[in-house]
Amino acid sequence: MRKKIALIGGGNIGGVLAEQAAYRELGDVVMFDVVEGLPQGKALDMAEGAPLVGADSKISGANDYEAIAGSDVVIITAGLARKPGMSRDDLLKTNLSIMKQVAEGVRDNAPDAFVIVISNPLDAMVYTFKEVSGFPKNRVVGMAGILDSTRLRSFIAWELDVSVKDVTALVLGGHGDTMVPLVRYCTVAGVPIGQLISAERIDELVERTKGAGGEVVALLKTGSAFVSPALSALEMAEAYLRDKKRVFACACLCEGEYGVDGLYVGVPCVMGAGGVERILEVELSSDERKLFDASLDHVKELVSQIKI
Ligand code: TXD
Repeated sequence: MRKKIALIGGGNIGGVLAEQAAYRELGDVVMFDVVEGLPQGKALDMAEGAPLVGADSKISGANDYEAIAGSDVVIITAGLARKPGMSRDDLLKTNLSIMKQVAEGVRDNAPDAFVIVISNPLDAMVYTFKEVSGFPKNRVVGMAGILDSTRLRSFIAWELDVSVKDVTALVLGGHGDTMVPLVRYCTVAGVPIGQLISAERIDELVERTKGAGGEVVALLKTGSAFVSPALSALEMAEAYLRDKKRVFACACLCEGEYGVDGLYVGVPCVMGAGGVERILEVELSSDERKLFDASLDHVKELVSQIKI
């Protein structure tokens, strides 16, 4: 019996999610969107291409929530994306009302699903989903740190002309300009990058990571990054579906961890069949702690604007 993956939002990221989830045979895929015909048309096109990749997953599109019944995983991209000049926070008001609607739809139709929220502003959206749905914290997680860490991995690999496979990186905190790339924990095959790249250049790579989302938005002009976010969320979905015990930076509900009580913020966690199985508390230097607290203050300010 194949697993079932529901994608709430059939736009740029939703389309890549559907294609990759189906073609990798992670499970049968149903794409939901409010635009009539959009999810159905995209799904039909992908399904017709399946013989060329030899994938037997079923792919379908829907405009009603009943279609997501029984989903094992739900990945949410519903909402507006940034345009040039916009911050992720500018999306709060619009995407908040969308997220409330989505949370009710998922709560009522897929009550046992593991939910990965992607919509921005991420830390506020995943908090909203949790509050409205009432799902347990291990089954509601935000996709952000894994993308930010992946972007930094790419920048380090390009800088040193080494394989991306051998680079690890860790970015914690809120998903925005105040994110906290933990340079001390970035390595190439276990070698701390401080032994391989100058401090000045590392600072430049860190700044590029913080602005990486905006860099793509400025180039695209009509929307934001969509392939790397989709691939990041699929790593999380696969870790859950195949009980892989992967360690990623994700937006998790902290209830005491890192001295945080009752907020979603990017921290390292172990992801497997139990969803967010546990949060790993890594040591932070005083400087890193200051940056983390500043990021946390930004998340608190954002969440304070939410009225559920
Ligand atoms: O790292 C991260 N978390 C971010 C997240 C990385 C990149 C993009 N980030 C955010 O994801 C972005 O700022 C947006 O808030 C979401 C989705 O980005 P995407 O690029 O996929 O946006 P699109 O292409 O506009 O798709 C959004 C879809 C679109 O088809 C709408 O019709 C649909 O959402 N939509 C809805 N679906 C279901 N229910 C409702 N109410 C709804 N409203 C709009």
